[in-house]
Amino acid sequence: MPQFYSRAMSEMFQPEIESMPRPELEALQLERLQSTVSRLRTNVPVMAERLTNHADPTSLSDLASFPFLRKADLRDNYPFGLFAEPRSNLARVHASSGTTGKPTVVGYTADDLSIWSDCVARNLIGAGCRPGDMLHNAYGYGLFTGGLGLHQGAERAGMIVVPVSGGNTERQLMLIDDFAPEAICCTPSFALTLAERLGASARDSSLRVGVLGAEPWTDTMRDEIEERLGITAVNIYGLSEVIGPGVSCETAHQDGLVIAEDHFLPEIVHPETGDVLDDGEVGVLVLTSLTKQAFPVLRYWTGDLCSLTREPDPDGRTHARMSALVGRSDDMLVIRGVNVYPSQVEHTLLGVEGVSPHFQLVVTRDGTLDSLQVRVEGSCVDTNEVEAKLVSSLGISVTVVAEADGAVPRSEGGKLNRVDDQRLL
Ligand code: DLL
Repeated sequence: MPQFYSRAMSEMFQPEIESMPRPELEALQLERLQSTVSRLRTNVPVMAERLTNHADPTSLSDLASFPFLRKADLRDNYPFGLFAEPRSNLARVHASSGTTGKPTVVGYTADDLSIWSDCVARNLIGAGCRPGDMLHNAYGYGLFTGGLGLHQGAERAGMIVVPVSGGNTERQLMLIDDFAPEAICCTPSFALTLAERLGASARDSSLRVGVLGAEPWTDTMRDEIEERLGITAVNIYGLSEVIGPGVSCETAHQDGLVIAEDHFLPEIVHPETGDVLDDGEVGVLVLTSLTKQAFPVLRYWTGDLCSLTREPDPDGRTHARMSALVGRSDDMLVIRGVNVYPSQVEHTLLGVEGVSPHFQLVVTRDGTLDSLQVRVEGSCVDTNEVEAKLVSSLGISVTVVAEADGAVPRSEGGKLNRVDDQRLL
């Protein structure tokens, strides 16, 4: 039987920072916010112009008067127009694939990379990893921030990294078997692919902790991954525009994703009005970097929907915690006027006996009428039952098609796109 880390055990990598009293933390945030605004005014002409009519913040609540920065701003200033350091001071660039051809490019100084390593090391230690543990790192290496982000954080935490990257599932299975890593990081969909290929032997693997993220997943999917792989699976969140993985992560308590608030200031705002919402309310996560040198962001509109709590966690961490994402404000599908999130479909499907966690949404348009088809797997699935459940949770009619096992696209390590929106073609 695999050995579990106790869920009650969640150590801190930087306890003095992670459990800093909130008044002290907020004073530090204000000081850092002021220097970020000043850096943007001095070093980034585009931002200096935008901030002309804005006074320097004298309290954290002043942040709400500043304009949002959006993905389109990064695109408009491609590739390096928003960088706040000369090229010679950069240590690395990363990029995330854009929907319109050109990627979104971000840069790091050596200090930025070091802070990033600390953030990810906090995540790994909080998740239950320990110095000397081996990490099978199946996030993609390259321009994507997942591979190198987890890599350097694991090294900072004193772990042994297997930099396997994405793809080649068979080889990954062999390496897990031969090297016996204690921890794995990859997308949740890839964790399921691995569990599926390992079959009954999955629970006997050496793995105890999974640090999974970069794409949406639900608690039901987590239960399935934990059950099949015999691991504690925590949710890690981040985005390249803000730093990469390590913006926030659950601890072994699995009770909200702790944001590294000494480096990233979170706000939750109304998706349409942009007004700041209270803790507990769901809205768009907006992030301001507080220490980044090469690519500082002021009020970056992530498009990710979640809520915040500022209650301390069971170990005494004082930094704000965000809920798992409930969706994105912009990957929300509007089908016949109804807002549909893929995560809603997933949640419903996973509650039906016999339906595997693999599914795909296909949206088509005939004249002006949109149709939603949900492809699921499982030869003995009662499609009428699944349809009825989806109709009641989504509020629109759906056709469910049960396919043979393996017919729905799988993750081979990268992010999985569960939506085939043919209306866009
Ligand atoms: O996905 C960074 C990352 C790497 C996070 C490895 C976690 C682990 P991007 O490619 O820039 O960066 O994509 C960022 O992915 O705005 C979310 O919509 C989504 N995303 C990231 N983490 C999660 C998560 C990386 N835990 C975009 N749950 C974000 C749901 C996530 N969605």
